[in-house]
Amino acid sequence: MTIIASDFWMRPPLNPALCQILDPLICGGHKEALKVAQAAINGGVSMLQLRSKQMNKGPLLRLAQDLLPITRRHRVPLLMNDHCDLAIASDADGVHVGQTDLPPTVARQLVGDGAILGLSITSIEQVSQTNELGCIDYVGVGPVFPTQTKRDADPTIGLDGLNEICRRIKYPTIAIGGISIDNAADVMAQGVDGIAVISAICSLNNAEQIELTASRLRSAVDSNIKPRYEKETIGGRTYCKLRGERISYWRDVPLRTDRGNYNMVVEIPKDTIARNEVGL
Ligand code: TZP
Ligand code: MG
Repeated sequence: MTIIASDFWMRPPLNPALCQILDPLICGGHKEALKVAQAAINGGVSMLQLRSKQMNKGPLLRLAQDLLPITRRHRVPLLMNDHCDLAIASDADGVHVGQTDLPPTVARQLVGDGAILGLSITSIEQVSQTNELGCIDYVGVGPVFPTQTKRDADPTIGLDGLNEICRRIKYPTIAIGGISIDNAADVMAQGVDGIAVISAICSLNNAEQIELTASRLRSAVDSNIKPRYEKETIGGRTYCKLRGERISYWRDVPLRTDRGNYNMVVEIPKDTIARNEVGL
């Protein structure tokens, strides 16, 4: 593949379909983590997050710096888990914070407007305050199923909890926790925009298996993704549905923007969604 210089320096956009969370220790070290990342991207991983609860910041920074040429070449964003300072120092494409990390508003100030900012949410109670934030790009939601990978994981939310959060949150959602090829389709059916995995990929020990697993997971995502907004006509009236729930009347108000043409949906009842554009 030819690398065009401008591509290397440009930050790739968020694509939440399949997020590989790279834990260098589970992978077997620095070199192995690079190989896992390359194979996972070859298989269809659409974003990569570097996460280590044990490693010191120096080695973690060096790994991020070595990952960046791989991820940029494939236009896959690289995010740093927890550490805004490492995201800035490595020139990573963004940062993912949890409920007990720096508040998202502070993280946004540190990493700047051009960076991708993700936030973990673990329960339905966190949805309304998250919807008010305005500074994040997506939410990680879970754990959906029990996981061995995160020792201090919150209680599982299950498929029903995931479904409810997806219907109420206004941001793109990435489900996490115990996700594998066996349950990926069921997870997608709840209305998420993508899935994140650690052990399903990091625990595999050869590139061929990693590539195959990533490509199976990606197919499960692509073939089960639900449209975020749909139209439904009942008794001559057209409604707008967000992930299966009727949220407003549909009014076609054409709007041209530099990101494309949209139809604007008006008359949105309060306490439903803040986003009022529907991509066509
Ligand atoms: N947050 C919620 S569950 C989890 C994180 C980081 C761990 C997911 O790991 P696995 O191996 O995909 O279950
Ligand atoms: Mg964290």
